[in-house]
Amino acid sequence: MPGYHKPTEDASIEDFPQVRKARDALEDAESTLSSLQSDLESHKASLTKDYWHDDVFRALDGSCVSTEAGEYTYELCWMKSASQKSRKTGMSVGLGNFGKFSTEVVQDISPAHPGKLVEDERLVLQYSDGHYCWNGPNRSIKVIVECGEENRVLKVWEAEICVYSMRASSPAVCKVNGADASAAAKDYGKQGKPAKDEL
Ligand code: MAN
Repeated sequence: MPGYHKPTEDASIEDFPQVRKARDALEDAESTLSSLQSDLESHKASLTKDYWHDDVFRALDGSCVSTEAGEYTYELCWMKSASQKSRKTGMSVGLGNFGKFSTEVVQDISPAHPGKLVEDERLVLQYSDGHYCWNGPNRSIKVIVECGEENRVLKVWEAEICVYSMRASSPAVCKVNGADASAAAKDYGKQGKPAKDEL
């Protein structure tokens, strides 16, 4: 038959260009499918993730703020992780990954009567399982959030070795459903998770 070359005895079907092309197309399709599946999984995880009352931290997820304190720069990435970076060497140490929300009563200056201390219940973002600490627990940081115009780190301290605390401000906690942030934090504390609006 003119134009037809019979494959030699040891040629496999894999050697035909059409077969190779089809296999390449299949591999491409499989890799597209697997990347779409992983996108789907991350969207599903994001939908079920707790972003606190009214999903207020969803927009901030992964965005970061930092401050310099003493010999370190502390970076807070909302809902993700926190780190302590040496200003001298640039070495970065993980202070933990975001784990859960809680609340804490703090004493602060009364906005209405400066000079007077008042108790206020604040939202806390707890980060844990940070880098190993020689002679101490794995690093962790508690981020106490108060209402403020900007997302900002206000203060960082290390109360015990490798146990850090941070005060940060964010507009995200100022108004929740018309109620003030403190009332919302109280609500959160009672229920362990935010009350969802009835549809
Ligand atoms: C580093 C820093 C400190 C910490 C010590 C513990 O110097 O992370 O904050 O107290 O390690 O060894």
